Amino acid sequence: MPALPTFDCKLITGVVYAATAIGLFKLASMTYSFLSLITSLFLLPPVDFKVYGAKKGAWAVVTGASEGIGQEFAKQLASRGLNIVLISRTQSKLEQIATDIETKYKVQTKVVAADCSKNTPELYALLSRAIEELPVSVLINNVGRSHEGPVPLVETPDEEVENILTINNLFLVKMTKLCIPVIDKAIASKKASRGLIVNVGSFAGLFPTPYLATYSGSKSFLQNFSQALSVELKSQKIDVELVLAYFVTTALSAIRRSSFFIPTPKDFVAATLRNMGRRGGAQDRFATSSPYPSHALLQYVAHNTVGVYSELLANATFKAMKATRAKRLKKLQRQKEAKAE
Ligand SMILES: NC(=O)c1ccc[n+]([C@@H]2O[C@H](COP(=O)([O-])OP(=O)(O)OC[C@H]3O[C@@H](n4cnc5c(N)ncnc54)[C@H](OP(=O)(O)O)[C@@H]3O)[C@@H](O)[C@H]2O)c1
Ligand SMILES: *[C@@H]1O[C@H](CO)[C@@H](O)[C@H](O)[C@H]1NC(C)=O
Ligand SMILES: CC(=O)N[C@H]1CO[C@H](CO)[C@@H](O)[C@@H]1O
Repeated sequence: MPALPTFDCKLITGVVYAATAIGLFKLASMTYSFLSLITSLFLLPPVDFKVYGAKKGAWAVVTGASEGIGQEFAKQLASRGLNIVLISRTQSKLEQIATDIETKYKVQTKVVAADCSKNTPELYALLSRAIEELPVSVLINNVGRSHEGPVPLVETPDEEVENILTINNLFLVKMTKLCIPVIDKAIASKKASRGLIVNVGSFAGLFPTPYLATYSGSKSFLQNFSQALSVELKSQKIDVELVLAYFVTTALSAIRRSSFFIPTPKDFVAATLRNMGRRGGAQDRFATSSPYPSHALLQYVAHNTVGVYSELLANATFKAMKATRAKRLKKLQRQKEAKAE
C-alpha cells in the first residue's frame, strides 16, 4: 500500500489543528458572551436613574405615550422620580394618563397632542415650544407605526408606506435633533449628570421580515443611526441606546395574550429600564440592548447559529408572515360577510 506523501500528512494535521483552534476560540467567545448576557440581565443590580436626573427635577419626554410600550415608559420613569412630557395624537387619553401619573408618583407632567406623521414646520415648532424651557434629560423615541397586516410591497397603500417611514425614521431623527441642545442645557445646569436617548427598535430590524418590508427596513435604519449617534454624543455625556423588542402584547402587534416569548408592555419596560445601557441579548453590537430575557435568548441563539441577517431566517419569517396574512385575510372576509348580512 503506498504511503501518503508526508507533506499531505502535515497539511491535514495543520488543517485539523487550525480547525480545532478556531472551534475552541468560537466556543470560548460564545461562552464568554453568554456569561455576559446572563450577568447583564440577571446579576447586575438595576440601573439607577439618578445619573439621568431622577428626583432632581429633570424631565423625560416620551413619544407615543398614550398606549402600549410608551405608556409604560411614562409611568415607570415617573415612578423613578422623573417629570414626564407625554406626546401622542389623543389629548383625552394623554390627560387621563398624566393625571394618574401625577397622583400616583407625585411628579409633574405636561401633555402635547400632536400627529408625528405630519412632517411640517408647525409640528416641530409646537414640540420645540413645549420642551425648550424644561430641563429635559431623557428622550424616549417610542412612537412607531407598522403595517396594518403582512402585505406584499406592491399592495401596500402609499399612505401606509409614507407614515411608517415618516414616523419611524424622519420624525425620530428630527425629534432627536430638537432635543439634543435641550438635554445639553439640562446637563449644564446640573439637573442631570448624563442625558439618555432611547430609540425603540424591533426584531423586525434584526431579521429581514418579508411582507413587512417597509417596517423592517425602517427599524434596521435605527441600528446604525443609534450606534453612530452614540459615538457622536459620548463626549457630550449623552447615552444613546437602541432597545430591541420581539413581540409585546399591544395594539401594534395585535397580540393580546402574553406568554414566555411575548411579554406585556409593563414587563417589557421593567426589563428595559432595569437593564438600560447593558447589552443583554445584543452582545454583538454596541449602543444596543435586547433587555427582555426570553428575547435576549432568541437573539443570542439566532446570532450564534444561522445569523440574524441570514436568508434561512428570512425564509422562515416569510413562511410565518404568509400564514399570518392568510389568517388575517380570512378574518377580514368573515367580517365583511357579517356586515353584508
Ligand atoms: N408591540 C410589539 O410587538 C413591538 C415589537 C417591537 C417593537 N415595537 C415598537 O414599540 C414602539 C411602541 O409600539 P406599541 O406596540 O406600544 O404601539 P401601540 O400600542 O400601537 O401604541 C402606539 C402609541 O403611539 C401613538 N401614536 C400612533 N401614531 C401616532 C402619530 N401619528 N402621532 C403621534 N402619536 C402616535 C399612539 O397614541 P395615539 O393613538 O393617541 O396617537 C400610542 O400611544 C414602536 O416603535 C414599535 O415599533 C413594538
Ligand atoms: C430561501 O428560499 C428560496 C425560495 O424558496 C430558496 O431558493 C433559497 O435557497 C432559500 N434559502 C435558504 C438559505 O434556505
Ligand atoms: C451598513 C452597515 O454598516 N451596517 C451595520 C449596522 O450595524 C450592524 C450591527 O452593529 C452591523 O452588523 C452592520 O454591518
